[in-house]
Amino acid sequence: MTISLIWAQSRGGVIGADGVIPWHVSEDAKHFRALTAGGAVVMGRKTWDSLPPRFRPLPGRRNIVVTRDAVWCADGAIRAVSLDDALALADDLPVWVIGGAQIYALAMPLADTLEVTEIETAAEGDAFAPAIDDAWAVATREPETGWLTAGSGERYRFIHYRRR
Ligand code: NAP
Ligand code: VY7
Repeated sequence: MTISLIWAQSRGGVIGADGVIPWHVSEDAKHFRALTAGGAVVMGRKTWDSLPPRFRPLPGRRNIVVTRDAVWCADGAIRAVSLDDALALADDLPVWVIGGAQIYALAMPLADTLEVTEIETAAEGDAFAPAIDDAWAVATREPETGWLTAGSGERYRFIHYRRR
């Protein structure tokens, strides 16, 4: 089973503010949807809550939600009591850990790859990406140099990391 973490962050490592993502870059949402298609998406309960109801469950993926609440349930979601439980519930599907900060921190030691979108925004927030230490090497970048520009004006780039 491969375990990948996927997130989008600001320059300062912000991933969320007041329970939502504080920017809209549709090119990143499209990248996220394409990479996670057909896999299991593992998320914290707060990230499930952050999805607009019309996008829950994320279509075409097994939606696994980690919560300590023994009676939590939602249509289209599978409840997991721990990250290990979530991984077991993924069976042999590729695992995409899709957030938020608490779940990334738990999953980082188990991850094989990281898919990070850097967004050149100064947005402030209260949820942060995990630190990427020197156990990780950049495998590929898109673009190889510089930035892409979103229709909404933000500059962004995709960075794929693998373990050294
Ligand atoms: P989170 O990681 O999504 O969810 C936290 C919840 O997960 C906890 O409240 C608890 O649920 C459950 N949990 C945590 N540790 C657990 C454990 N060891 N065992 C069982 N359950 C556990 O919340 P967050 O860190 O606040 O992140 C949410 C923020 O991240 C939002 O702003 C969201 O928009 C943002 N986000 C950004 C991106 C991005 O790519 N930019 C992606 C995803 C999310 P219960 O309280 O129900 O017990
Ligand atoms: C989370 C949404 C949030 C608000 C509105 C629409 C990277 C992202 C995430 C999580 C971007 C989100 C959405 C976008 C995805 C659509 C459904 C609607 C789909 C992450 N790099 N980017 N994220 N949706 N973990 N990593 O925008 O979702 O996939 O079907």
